[in-house]
Amino acid sequence: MEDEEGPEYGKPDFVLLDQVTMEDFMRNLQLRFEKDRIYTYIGEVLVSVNPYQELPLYGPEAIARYQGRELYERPPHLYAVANAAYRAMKRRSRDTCIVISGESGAGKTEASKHIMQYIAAVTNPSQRAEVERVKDVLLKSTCVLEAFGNARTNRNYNSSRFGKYMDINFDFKGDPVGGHIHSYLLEKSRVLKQHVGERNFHAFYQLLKGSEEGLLHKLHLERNPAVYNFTRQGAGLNMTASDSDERSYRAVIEAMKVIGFSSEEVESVHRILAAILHLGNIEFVETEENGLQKGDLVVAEKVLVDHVAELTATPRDLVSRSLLARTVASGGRELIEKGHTVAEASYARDACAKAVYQRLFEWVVDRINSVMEPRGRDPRRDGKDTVIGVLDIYGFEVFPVNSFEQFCINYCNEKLQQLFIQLILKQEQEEYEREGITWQTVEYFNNATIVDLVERPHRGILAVLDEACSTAGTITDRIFLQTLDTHHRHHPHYSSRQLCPTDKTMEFGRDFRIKHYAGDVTYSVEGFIDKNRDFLFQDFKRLLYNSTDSTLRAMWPDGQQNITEVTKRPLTAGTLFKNSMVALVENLACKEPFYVRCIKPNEDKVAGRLDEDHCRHQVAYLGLLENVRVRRAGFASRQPYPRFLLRYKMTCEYTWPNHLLGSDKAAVNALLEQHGLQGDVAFGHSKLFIRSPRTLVMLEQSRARLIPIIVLLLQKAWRGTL
Ligand code: AOV
Ligand code: MG
Repeated sequence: MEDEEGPEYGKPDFVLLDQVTMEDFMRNLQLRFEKDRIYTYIGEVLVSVNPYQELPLYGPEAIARYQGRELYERPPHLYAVANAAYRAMKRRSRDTCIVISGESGAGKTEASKHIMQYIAAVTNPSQRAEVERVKDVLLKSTCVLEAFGNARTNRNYNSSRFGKYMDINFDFKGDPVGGHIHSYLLEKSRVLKQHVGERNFHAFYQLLKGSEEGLLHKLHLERNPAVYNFTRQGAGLNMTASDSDERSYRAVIEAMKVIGFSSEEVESVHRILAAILHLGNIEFVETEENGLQKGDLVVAEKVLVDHVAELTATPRDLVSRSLLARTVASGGRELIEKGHTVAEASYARDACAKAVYQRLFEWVVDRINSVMEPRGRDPRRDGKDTVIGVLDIYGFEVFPVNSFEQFCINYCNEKLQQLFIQLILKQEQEEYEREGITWQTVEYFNNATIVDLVERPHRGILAVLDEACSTAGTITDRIFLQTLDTHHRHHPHYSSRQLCPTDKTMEFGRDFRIKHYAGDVTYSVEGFIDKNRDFLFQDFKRLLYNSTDSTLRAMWPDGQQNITEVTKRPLTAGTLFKNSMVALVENLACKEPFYVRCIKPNEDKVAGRLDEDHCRHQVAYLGLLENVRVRRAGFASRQPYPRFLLRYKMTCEYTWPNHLLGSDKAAVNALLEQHGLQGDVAFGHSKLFIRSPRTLVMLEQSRARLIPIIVLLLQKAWRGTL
């Protein structure tokens, strides 16, 4: 093996450990981490530890070293996984996917970027213009999506606040000819409010810090984010490098240009962001002025309404009316206007701000998709496209206060863990079958019961929440919690203060707790019903649909409907999310999966420190030990014959440096015979299955003994030739 590293770098594959214990696993992880070996395999699964520092592991030279190689020929790397997925797709015309998981800040998004970079670098040797264009869009889309969909949280300064699944379409030559991005539930409540130390989505700060004076003036904005309610909540303003928002702003504008956003579209995006900021500063007061009735509402600072109207290209009085009142169908078809209270108006304003941002984000995704859509492809002429999917979703997270968003994010991670369990077991089983070998099952913690707690029809948390939302106005968050308590009082993964009165870490009538696969999370039900219902008055939809800004208007097709037509209850946010997760899992399950399991080394985001307890916990809940055990169940290891020879051929005179035995299988047989080990193996069609780890350890030891001698011999030989 050309890139073989010595034992001081630990085992490149956890399957090679002498024993599968947490201690051995952690020792190997630590040893490799200390030597900047952040990647280690479990078979074909890649375990990655976030180094929190730039390591010289990436770039064109590194890419070249992995290109066209087999997984085991080079030290573990994301590039090797990307390459394996690419080769599997190309060789066998199979759709593949790379699923990246791990908790918030573990390095998923960075990993997905390295994978994309690898794919872009190794494709299109013939420099076809269309392929170049698609690759450009693929690479640049990340920067734009991060601007609108990422934010600083206390767990990760560039945290993805949406889930992303990206399909890349390849033609029969293996060149990318298109792609498609699915986005999942953006955490839009962040538009309104951020926890201490956190920020709103990057896009707002980038605009404020990075845009030119003239533009800022046109948007009626001030440069200081502390001026705006929506950007000052978390007080996390000065916590990033002062010029990073400016730099990012320029990069995003440049990326949007490359992708194909027109300058009018970019201007609209600016205006929409600015309108949201102004909207956030609008306050309502009751007044008797100007002949209005006592109790009627007005906007405290009227110029803000002017700004919003101007920036959204909508009539000023309609903006004002939409903020202060709602239209309702009374009786039959008669429409009346019903004035808001201050609380209602504030609620409506916030709902509008969130919705405008969400539509903007979705529009950006759609716009990128329209540019990446495979063009002019005809399956009869061009053959069927194959696909590599890359999943980079928000990681499991726990904050001091967790709400509906964390509930969805953590449920999503449960679903992915479920898939991991199923696919890894399924894959193993299929492998043994394919090679004609029987096997024994390994015990796993199966999180199916937690997934069931959330998504079960009628009684699951989401179903109970939907039920609460469909009962107009009368059900409170507190009653919702009581219903949960009744349904799940005996569920081993559910608890609340009502059910555990002595547990002071939960608040009575407010909190419930789920024992997730990755740890306990206490959720506050405050706002659950509201966020799930995700209601926006039709007045705003109609207002924005009637904008003369065609970009904005295109985001609001449902504003066309008449109030009397809007009778059907839309699906709730929770149900939409659940449906999208079910579809995602179905989609992934029919592809050949590759896994990257990311580990966060410490909570403080510092380089070079691996906190043992913290990592041990992640290793446990990610099921990595079981993963190793499954790989070794019955058979500690299985290796294609050529790979086995590459690693151990120096331990046998018949195979070193090359064998003359007809087939690799025969050579492996000879090698094992010499060691007296053939009793411990099974010969599959294309792979050798080794039963006991001891055999592997023996081979490893014999190899380790020989390596220094071989190195010495090689050095002598070199010196001799000099
Ligand atoms: P995440 O995607 O897993 O969290 P990121 O990929 O955003 O985590 O990584 C968090 C931060 O860790 C990055 O901003 C980098 O500073 C650093 N980092 C991660 N991987 C590497 C690497 N390979 N080399 C150097 N630095 C790295 V979340 O999106 O919060 O779940 O929702
Ligand atoms: Mg991320």
